[in-house]
Amino acid sequence: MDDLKQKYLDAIAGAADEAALETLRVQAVGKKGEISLKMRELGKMTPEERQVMGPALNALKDQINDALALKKAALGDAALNERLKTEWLDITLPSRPRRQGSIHPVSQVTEEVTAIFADMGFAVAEGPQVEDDWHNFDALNIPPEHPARQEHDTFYMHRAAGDNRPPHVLRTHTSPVQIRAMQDQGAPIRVIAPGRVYRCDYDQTHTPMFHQIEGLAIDRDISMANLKWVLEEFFTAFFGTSVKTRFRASHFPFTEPSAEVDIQCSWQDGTVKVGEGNDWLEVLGSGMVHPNVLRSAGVDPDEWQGFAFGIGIDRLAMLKYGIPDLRAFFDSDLRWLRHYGFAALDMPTLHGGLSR
Ligand code: 2NM
Repeated sequence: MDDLKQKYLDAIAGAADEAALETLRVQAVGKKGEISLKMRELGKMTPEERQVMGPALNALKDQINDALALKKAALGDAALNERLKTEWLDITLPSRPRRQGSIHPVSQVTEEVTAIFADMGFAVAEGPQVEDDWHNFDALNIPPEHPARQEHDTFYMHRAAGDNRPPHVLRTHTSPVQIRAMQDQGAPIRVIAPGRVYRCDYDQTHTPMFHQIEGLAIDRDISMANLKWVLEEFFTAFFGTSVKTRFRASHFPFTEPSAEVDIQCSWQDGTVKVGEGNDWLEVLGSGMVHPNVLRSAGVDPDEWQGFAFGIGIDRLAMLKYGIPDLRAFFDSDLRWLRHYGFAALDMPTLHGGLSR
């Protein structure tokens, strides 16, 4: 029995891997292993022999099982150490360089404008970019024969032959959002509607898609005076310097009276500077919302009145950040985006302050 024990303990100690160990286990203590066969012979022994051999075989089996377990653990440790030698990772190395994106000037300015109007109590409203012509035109007091409705300005959605439903269009302004907001919330209401708008127009200063922010304030006694204060407050906050406005009589179907608004500026070496000097720059259209528009949106014009205005976001961005070419805004040229883009932390937050 000592020979048997020494044979297996030596073999286990010399086993090269877990597979060799498993073969040894089967040979020694498996169902038909050498020690199991010896245990079967106990039945043929005399009771005296059995009393000696039984415990001795059990002890031998335990010793071999222990040796197997120890060797298995040792092999596992060795294998792990071997892996750790090759698979180590230097976590002090700097990370691989990764290209970082930037905030598009249109996004930046939209956030800035939104934050300033939020401070004055305007909520943000949104709506679909594909509109029905009622929300885009009729509700805004733009009759079917109005020039703005003709094909050359408006993108009409395709209709299958024989489909005689009224047309859908790509919205030509964000005013339909304000109509929907009035229909949903009624009066009083104070909202701004930023977003993409579409007009079939392309040259140096026009792109078929551009961005607008329209504002709307309806209450019992809102006047043009409130409009003027709100706009001067806005431009002063936006440009970070006191800005005067000049109202010129104008005409829009959806407002009466209507005014085009200029902001104070100066020209130096061919570039504009907002907020000082004796020149004027046209930046926005506005007026008192037409009673027909209020009525269309379910607001009683005998009880409620207010102002509305529309500004081009892209042009505001060009003015504030000195960007020369409108068309480059939508070229997705990475050099342009890196040059004119903003870091995420340049975004205005109400707690971070509005101006920098
Ligand atoms: C402008 C100029 C004047 C305007 C009107 C409305 C609405 F829906 F409330 F009637 N929203 N925006 C408006 C008024 C827009 O953009 C040049």
